[in-house]
Amino acid sequence: MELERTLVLVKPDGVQRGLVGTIIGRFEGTGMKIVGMKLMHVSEDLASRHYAEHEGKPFYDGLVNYITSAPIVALCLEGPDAIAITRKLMGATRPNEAPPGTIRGDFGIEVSRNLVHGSANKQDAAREVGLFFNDAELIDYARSNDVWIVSDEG
Ligand code: IDP
Ligand code: MG
Repeated sequence: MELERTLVLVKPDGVQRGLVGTIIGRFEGTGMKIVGMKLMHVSEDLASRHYAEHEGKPFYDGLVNYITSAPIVALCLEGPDAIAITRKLMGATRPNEAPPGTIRGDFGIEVSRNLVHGSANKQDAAREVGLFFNDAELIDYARSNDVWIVSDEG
């Protein structure tokens, strides 16, 4: 498994509903390392760059309104296979299709309030981490228990 970094957003509904700690805890619990984290407002400009692939779709305006409506928490998570592991913990885009045990399955009802974002692939992850964090905001550090999370024995 390759070491990856991915962008996670606790969307405005997650912050407003007091689920920041719970949601971050799901990711933290796997052993993925938090290398960047901040509470912030997403500007219209940042929203349109982040969601460029969805421009023109019927839900696009609502999506930009949603993500810019109140603060979010942005995280950069690092670990082997971090992109796929993050997506697995989030569950399907539509909460009614996300299994119990996933963030969207446990805490969501509808797609336009689905609580969390996670980059879809390596290319998106690199682009999205760069949109939300500058180099100085991404911290390289070791944890004394890293060896108990990922073995160097393969
Ligand atoms: P993802 O967040 O699981 O990667 P995408 O298809 O990339 O899902 O869609 C981005 C976001 O756009 C979703 O998380 C959701 O907030 C919103 N969205 C997607 N499809 C719809 C829809 O049909 N109605 C309303 N919002 C949608
Ligand atoms: Mg997506």
